[in-house]
Amino acid sequence: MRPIDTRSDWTRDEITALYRLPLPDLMAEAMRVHRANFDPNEIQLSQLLSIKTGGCPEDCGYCSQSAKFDSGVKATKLLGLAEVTAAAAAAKAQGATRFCLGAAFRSPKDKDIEAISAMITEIKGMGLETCATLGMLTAQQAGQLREAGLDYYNHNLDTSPEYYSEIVTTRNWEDRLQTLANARAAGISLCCGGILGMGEEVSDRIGLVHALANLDPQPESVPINRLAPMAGTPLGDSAPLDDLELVRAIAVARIAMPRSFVRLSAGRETMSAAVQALCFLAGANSIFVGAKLLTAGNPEPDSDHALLASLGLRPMVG
Ligand code: SAM
Ligand code: DTB
Ligand code: SF4
Repeated sequence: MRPIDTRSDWTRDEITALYRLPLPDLMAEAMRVHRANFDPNEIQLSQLLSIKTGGCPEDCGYCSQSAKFDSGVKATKLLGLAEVTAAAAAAKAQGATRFCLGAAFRSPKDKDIEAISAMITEIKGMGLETCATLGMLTAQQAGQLREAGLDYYNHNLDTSPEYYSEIVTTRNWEDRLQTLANARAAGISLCCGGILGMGEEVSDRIGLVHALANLDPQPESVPINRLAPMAGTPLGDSAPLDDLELVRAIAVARIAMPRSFVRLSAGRETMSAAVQALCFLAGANSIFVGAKLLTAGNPEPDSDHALLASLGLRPMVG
């Protein structure tokens, strides 16, 4: 089938109309778009590694790694090169084709960029797709990471522009856009998505998808996280997001961003196989594998292999 073209001029009304479709119509359209652009039976496996955990000066209300909350997460130093490359090699051996380095920085120091660049060059050299999420980047730092072999930079918009300041006060929406622009200008593909289930309204979920879809060019990778409530954080007691709200948001993201990888990210540990299957039908085509995300849990590898096998889904090969 002919690929479906992307467009970055979605109106909020159009995204709202998609979101409000009867579920069968929404799913049919999401599947049509998905099949026109991807093999719907293939899932990319990504693995995450926290290379610098905790002690972050930002106050993102969902995050166990902020120094402002008493989450019990201990701050660590940046991991060494050997430990990181060993983890990447193990991930590759388990079938991951993408490896993402996460660091609890507001923004990395230049000496961090040097050390992380060496990690990226090694991981890229193993034939893995590389991604990093290190907080705010200057244009120069983005250029250095690109030079080292960074394929993607993860920097999420997290929620709608209106709700953003309810969740984070130590930076703003414009700061996020600036880092995304710096990464883009350096030639790095964008991994940009958000979190659902932070007490936002449906209109905020619509606002998030609208903002992501109208980035021009659209992010090549869109992680959709369901809040993993972390004890001690302001959002630690949040009620779980309704399963079908998650499915709807994924379907709308798939339709609005037809060529992007839509990644079913945090929160799978508390999702049934049936809900995950609906998310894959709605157009999600990547998951994080490995028993840990950054600090939060994730399904055990055996249970993920069994899930994919039971659905007849194949891991994407590199
Ligand atoms: N410090 C960097 C930053 O925020 O830009 C990178 C690391 S941060 C942990 C990466 C993303 O993970 C966040 O933007 C957020 O969308 C997601 N995330 C963090 N904690 C989460 C949680 N408890 N549940 C779901 N998603 C979460
Ligand atoms: C993203 O959007 N989801 C991943 C990745 N980017 C870095 C991280 C989810 C983190 C979940 C919370 C934790 O492990 O602490
Ligand atoms: Fe820091 Fe990132 Fe956590 Fe925010 S999400 S507190 S920036 S590690």
